[in-house]
Amino acid sequence: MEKYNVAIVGVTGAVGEQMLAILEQRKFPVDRIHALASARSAGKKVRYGDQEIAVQDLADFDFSDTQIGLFSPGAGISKVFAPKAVGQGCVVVDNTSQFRYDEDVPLVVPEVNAHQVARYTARGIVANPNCSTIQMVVALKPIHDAVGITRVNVATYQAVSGTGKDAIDELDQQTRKVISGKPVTCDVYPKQIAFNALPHIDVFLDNGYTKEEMKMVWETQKIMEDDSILVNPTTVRIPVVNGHSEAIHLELKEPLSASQAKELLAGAPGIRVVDSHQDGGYPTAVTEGDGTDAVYVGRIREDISHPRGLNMWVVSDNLRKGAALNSVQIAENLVREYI
Ligand code: 3JN
Repeated sequence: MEKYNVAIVGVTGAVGEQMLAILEQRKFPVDRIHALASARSAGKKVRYGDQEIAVQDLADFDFSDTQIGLFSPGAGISKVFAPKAVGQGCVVVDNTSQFRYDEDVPLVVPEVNAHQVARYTARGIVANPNCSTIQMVVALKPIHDAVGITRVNVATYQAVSGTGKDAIDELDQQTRKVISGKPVTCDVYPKQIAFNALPHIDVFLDNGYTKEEMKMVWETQKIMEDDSILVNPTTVRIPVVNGHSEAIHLELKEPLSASQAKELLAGAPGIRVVDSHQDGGYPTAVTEGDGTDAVYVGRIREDISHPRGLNMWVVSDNLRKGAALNSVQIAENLVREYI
């Protein structure tokens, strides 16, 4: 089997760490791994299987002998270094918002629109969507194919790992302080995250939505290849370490019963249905999502207030399926079909 030199850009971040782990877990055909990050992290060690790899400074790295770059360094860094890597002959899978909305860059969730990977040739880049969008579109796809979705109302319950390691530390520190009756300090989030819920993810935009919310609108339409799907999101940060949850309320073109929806979802790629009408008969971030690969769907029920409405609860590991796993699946598709 052919093997590839793979660079991970942003390797010391929460997503970069998962990219390394998942390449190893899925036995991606790696020849050499290059662990890249900012000058500040250069010289640190990361683990790849039983190897210890030294982190190199991205600014000095030459991509000419690297076939695949998995990027998760932040949009500003990708803006500069993804085109540089492509210019040196590397194909980039980019997990930032930098290129997602460019018409000539495919935005891919393999269970939904794997055929779009073929369009990587235009810019040498395949974009990885936002975590909240990925788990939602995996669950929407079989329903949209069967009966058509006209509108999606969604509220997210997002884990702090989506912000990064500093946010995991902030939740940890604040939780200890609250429990011991001490005052908390807020550095990462504008208000206390421990024992709280913040209806604010990413920056506020002129229309009153946050950018995280608008990412869900723009990306859902692009990935589903249907600009007629209306998406009305509210994105909320909650004090969960890892694993995003979403309450999704769909308006459909044709009616679909809960049992029909359950059957469609159970047969769709990447989905595990956990839905029994009893205590604990639903997925949660901690018990199902964290550390696993599937998109879990539960609480599937007809909307009692709408003749063509369907409700569900969708849970997934935001660092894995929401980011690193999806990027590795795109890379697997690239090497299987194109490179
Ligand atoms: O907050 C989350 O749960 C997900 C965060 C994603 C994120 C955070 C900072 C910058 C992104 C993203 O992937 O959209 C970006 C960005 O690339 O814009």
